Amino acid sequence: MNDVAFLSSLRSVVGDAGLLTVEAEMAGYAIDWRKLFPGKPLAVVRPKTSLEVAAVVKACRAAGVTIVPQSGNTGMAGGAAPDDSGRQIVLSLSRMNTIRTVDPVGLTIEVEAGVVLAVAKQAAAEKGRFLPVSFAAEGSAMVGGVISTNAGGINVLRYGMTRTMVLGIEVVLADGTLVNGLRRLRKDNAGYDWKQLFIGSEGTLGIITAAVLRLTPQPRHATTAFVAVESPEAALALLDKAQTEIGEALSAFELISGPSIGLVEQFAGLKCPIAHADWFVLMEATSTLPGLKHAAQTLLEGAFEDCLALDGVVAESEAQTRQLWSLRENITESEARSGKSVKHDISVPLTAIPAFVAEADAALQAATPGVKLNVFGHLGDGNLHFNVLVSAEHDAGLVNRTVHDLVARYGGSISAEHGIGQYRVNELQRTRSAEELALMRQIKSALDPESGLNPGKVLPKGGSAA
Ligand code: 2HG
Ligand code: ZN
Repeated sequence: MNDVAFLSSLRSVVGDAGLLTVEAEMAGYAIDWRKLFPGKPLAVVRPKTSLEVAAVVKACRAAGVTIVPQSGNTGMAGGAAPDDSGRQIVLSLSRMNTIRTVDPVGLTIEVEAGVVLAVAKQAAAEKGRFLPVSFAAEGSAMVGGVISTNAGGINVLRYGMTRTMVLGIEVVLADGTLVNGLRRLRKDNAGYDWKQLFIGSEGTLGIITAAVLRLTPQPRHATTAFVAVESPEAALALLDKAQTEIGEALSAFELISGPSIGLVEQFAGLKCPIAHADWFVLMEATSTLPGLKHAAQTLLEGAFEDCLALDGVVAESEAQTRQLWSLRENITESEARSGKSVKHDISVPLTAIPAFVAEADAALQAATPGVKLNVFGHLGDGNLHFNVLVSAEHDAGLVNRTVHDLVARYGGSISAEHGIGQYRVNELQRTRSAEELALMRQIKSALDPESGLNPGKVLPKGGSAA
């Protein structure tokens, strides 16, 4: 089938409004937001329904055109960007943006894949319920991508990764079969829990078109504290203390390095509200019950007495809470404005974080002298964004390998929450065992034998044969 006939078969499924073929109109879909992976899609296809998604997948399969599913395009690893062959389509879920139901008693929300995460959270909040997946890009990220990447964020410590919030999904398989698993059940042990395969598989096994997510009661009280600490060791000791004193109310515990705060001061025009230090902790406790502020103040007083805290502030108002969080939320943007960076989304066993930070810093300075670090992340989850700011003279690949080799030695993961996308395909091959990689290839070839879905993401192109 020639391109004209193929495109007209797509148009007959999604209509004129659902098909973009002009380069200027496709520009926003053709590249990841970090602008690392510029692509050239043959078309951008924007279906309105799951049945249309299924029909598009069938048409692509018949024409031998591969598909790159995309929702908010906020991913960190280039997983939603097409290649530059001109032989792929971007399948954008953005027009599938209906919130189907919010059930405040059953504590569920059913949404289509193109619903923006913040919009889903707002719909839950309007019914007094909480959708706990939270991260800086939630105003653009869409639920389909959030699930396909098993996104993490700031509340994992308390609520777990996105996976733990997913009760059911609807998915279009590589051959165009539509599978409806939109059950709202808390308990469901009937056979294989197949949805887990699609969660976090970055659109390489199927296309998630809708989901039922678990909600929780909306916390009505929140306390946020920003604390300067001497070292990651001190931050870990503070986390231990917070777990003991605040326990299940602790919803976020973020570690931020002094240079990260320097970046947001320089590039986002924000001001650090307490004395400058090498490290900071931003923590939050939430509850449906009152009394948290007192507990946070007591925690902070104790931290000063134990010499764990150097300086600190507990937010006095909603506005101050927002200011404290904006320091954290602006790090990524500020890093992007500062120039080129090599990102690492690593996790190691929690208690190994201080040793890892010290060793990785030393190893990098030995291997690639002069690099600057932008280290921040979700200490409560053992997950750091160990990002390295590089200049032209630095070998980005060497930076990458130096950090990841250490991660492997610590029994960690080279992708804690961002996924593999295309950014980390080679590093996954280097850091997982032959047996694990063979198992991954078996899964890929069982569900997508022709490699029509997001080829070259997660696993190398052409590497799906077991
Ligand atoms: C965050 O924690 C995100 O803010 C982005 O995961 C991390 O920019 C990054 O490397
Ligand atoms: Zn993160």
